[in-house]
Amino acid sequence: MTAPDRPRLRVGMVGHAFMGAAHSHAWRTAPRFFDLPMEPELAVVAGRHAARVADAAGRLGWADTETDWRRVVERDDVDLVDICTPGDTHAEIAIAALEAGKHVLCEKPLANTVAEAEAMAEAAERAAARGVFAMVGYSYRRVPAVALARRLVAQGRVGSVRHVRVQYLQDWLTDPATPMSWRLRREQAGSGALGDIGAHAVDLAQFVTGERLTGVSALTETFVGERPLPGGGTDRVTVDDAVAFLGRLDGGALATFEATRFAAGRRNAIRLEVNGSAGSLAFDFEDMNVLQFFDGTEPPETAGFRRVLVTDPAHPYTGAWWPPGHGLGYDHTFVHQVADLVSALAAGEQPAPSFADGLAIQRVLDAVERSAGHRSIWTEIPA
Ligand code: SOE
Repeated sequence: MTAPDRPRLRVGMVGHAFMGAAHSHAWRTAPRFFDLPMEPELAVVAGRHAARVADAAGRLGWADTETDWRRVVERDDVDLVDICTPGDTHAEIAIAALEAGKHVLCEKPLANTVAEAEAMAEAAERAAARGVFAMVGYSYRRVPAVALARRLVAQGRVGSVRHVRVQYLQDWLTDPATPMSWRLRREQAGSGALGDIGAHAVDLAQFVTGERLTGVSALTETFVGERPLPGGGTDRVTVDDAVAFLGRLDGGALATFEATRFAAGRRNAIRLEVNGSAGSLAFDFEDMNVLQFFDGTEPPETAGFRRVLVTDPAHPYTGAWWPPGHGLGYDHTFVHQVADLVSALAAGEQPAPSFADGLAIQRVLDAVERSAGHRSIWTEIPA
């Protein structure tokens, strides 16, 4: 059965590794579970190596291939460019796509520097005036339990926010024998754990509380400075392995963050806790269908953290999937991201998070690096 008669959204994706696979799954799956106003089409995928991108197209379901991203931007059978490449190419591709009148979905972090992020945000603002929109892909805000946490904070269920603490713990670099990769080179990745996973932690804290960081005080560390090259020899690691920082939110709350690739045994652990004047919320990605809620207004004899199973149709996103209790996974967050993006584009509205939101996060990352670099006590973040 062909898709119901609705406008097409022809997608051109640049990059086809981990994020390319997650995005391809999302473009294919979203219209099957969400009643979308436009039908995404996987028109073309671009990669530098012809044989590899042809293999990716077959595996991931793309109709055509290109070996130069500029062709994707030029093609008149592409309505949206989806950027799934390392951060050093985000600005060039996104700005070219927006100026060519294509919508853009760009993976996080928005860019490798504030200057690049500012140029992207300016290009996005110009394009929005022409009805062309851009989104940056902070997917964890589309975990139903995280979206519920934001809803409860906005409803005042925890009162005034006093504390936010976010940890993003991975351990894939714990072994010094783990070889060099693009994520360990500043010129490609922009930073290490900070931009790769610390950016998610910053977005989660700001998304759930609805508040913005106004200043930070930070420490970074590179535990292993040299790593083996796949073909022999070694190369210098030029990014952080781990970061810890304090922050203040514009509502007055104190925030603490950790992001590391050396938390042995923690494969991809994300923990968030919000403490307010009337209660608390706690989330653990390793138990991602659950939100812990402490209602401080309950009488002491029954007060305590409640384990809310976030699988009911009343919860964000879950009604599109399975009956209560069946649960969702990491991949569903990318499907939710596509569903929200397509709905916003069809309504002629700015999708969230915008490039301006991505720029705000880039400014936090930059302040963290400046604070850590100068051992300064405090680093202001420009409004
Ligand atoms: C880091 O290894 C990484 O792939 C991040 O880049 C992704 O954003 C995160 O979702 C999973 O871990």
